[in-house]
Amino acid sequence: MDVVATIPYSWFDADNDYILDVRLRVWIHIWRADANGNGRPDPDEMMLVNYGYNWVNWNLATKAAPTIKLGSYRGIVVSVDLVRGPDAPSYVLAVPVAVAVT
Ligand SMILES: [Ca+2]
Ligand SMILES: [Ca+2]
Repeated sequence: MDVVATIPYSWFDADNDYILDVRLRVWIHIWRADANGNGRPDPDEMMLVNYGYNWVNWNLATKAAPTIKLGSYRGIVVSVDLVRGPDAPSYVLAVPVAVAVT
């Protein structure tokens, strides 16, 4: 399984000064069990499998054989977060993110 998340370069470095404004990271977790029974994967119920955190406008994380190695675990959780760079404005940006899982 490959997870690729991308933001437009125009958001990564909006003013083209080679100092990044915002970047994104990709995380793949395995949800072990719903220990508290709330139907959601809480942080203490997951284990990190892989991540991508390069300082570019896209990131990739991979996981081998996602369907045959889950066993009794609940599932795979893919998440993306945005990180403000040194040239980011002080307000929260509404950055368009494209995520492809293949
Ligand atoms: Ca910039
Ligand atoms: Ca839970």
